[in-house]
Amino acid sequence: MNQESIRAALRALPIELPSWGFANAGTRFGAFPEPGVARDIYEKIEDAATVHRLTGVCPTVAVHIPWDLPPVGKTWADIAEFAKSEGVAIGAINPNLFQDHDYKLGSVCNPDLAVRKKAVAHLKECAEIMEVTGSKLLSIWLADGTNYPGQDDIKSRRQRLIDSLAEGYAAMPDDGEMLVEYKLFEPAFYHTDLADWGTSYTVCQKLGDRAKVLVDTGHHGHYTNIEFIVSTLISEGRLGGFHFNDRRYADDDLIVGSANPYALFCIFHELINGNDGKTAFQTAYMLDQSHTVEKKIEAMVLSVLNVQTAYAKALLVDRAALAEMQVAGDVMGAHAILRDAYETDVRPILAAAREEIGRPADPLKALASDEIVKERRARRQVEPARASGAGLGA
Ligand code: RM4
Ligand code: MN
Ligand code: MN
Repeated sequence: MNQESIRAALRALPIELPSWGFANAGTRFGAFPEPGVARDIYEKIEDAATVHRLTGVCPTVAVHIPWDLPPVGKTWADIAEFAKSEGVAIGAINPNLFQDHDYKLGSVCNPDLAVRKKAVAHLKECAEIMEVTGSKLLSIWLADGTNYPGQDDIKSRRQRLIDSLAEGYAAMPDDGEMLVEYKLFEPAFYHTDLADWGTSYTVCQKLGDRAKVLVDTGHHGHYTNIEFIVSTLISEGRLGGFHFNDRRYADDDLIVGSANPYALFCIFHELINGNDGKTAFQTAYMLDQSHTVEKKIEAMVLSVLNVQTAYAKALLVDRAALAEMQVAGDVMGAHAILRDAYETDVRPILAAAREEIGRPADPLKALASDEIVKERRARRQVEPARASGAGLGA
């Protein structure tokens, strides 16, 4: 692929930012506040808009309900309007079905019908927010599962899961999609109701065509070949999107591409392969990270650059030559083609792709001296927030 097409392809891949990645977060051992950090939905949107201003590829911001709520007297329509004024839009709506004490034994799979009803009502509330904000995605992650054999009936839980999600599905706008995320373990340690892509996939089949699987890159067992899952889901028409992040041990939620950039490159190779062999399959590319010691806006910018780096390298793969090597059974030759692309320094391509649309060649450098960000960080340390907005571990 020529350089001009690569630059165009990079600009045509929108990356959605998570509101919660801009707020103070921590581990279960503690949280260390960052001075001037975003404290409410307005400030999170401002910071997401900064990343978009610097990179040109992050037009939407995902929200988590009720971590993100309009203040008293304001509505989601007002928030959507504010986002627009900042140059971004509201992206995926993420219900929170894991923090209320009622959810101790699960949300949509809970043995108690009253709790399931509460969870379904929350799904419907989120479907309503989609309507008001114009969001097209209802992104589900559940903490549901059990810690001990016999704790609950696994078979019954699956039926509760399907019945409850079906109600949420029906409540979505006609053009809305439900993304069904899976995670191997945590917080449950014996079984998880949506533990892997196969479980999510079969649940999506029961729900309808607009239910698709969300792949969070940090939610697998070690050594899982994620690109193989991606390829399979594309073939089956059920890849709904990504939550990008990186990990070494469990659900670490570190900056994507910081631990295993090669795996990210291989994922993008399959995303191109599963599409037209030219550009990546169109799906919801989202970041899902929790920044505990790193500066949040900086971490987000670097994450975007790392995703673009992996994509640019995958775009460089000589697919015609690769196909020839594969047919000829030339194992080392085929592998070398991928390695060649992966070893290429794509930083000049990324810089040119940005400069062509008036964005800085080096967004991290530009961020370090950004006057708007400096002013905001200073102001937030003296002025009260405009809304409440607790996040995970905040
Ligand atoms: C989960 C999962 C979800 C995210 C929550 C906070 O592990 O990745 O996507 O919303 O964490
Ligand atoms: Mn996730
Ligand atoms: Mn996670």
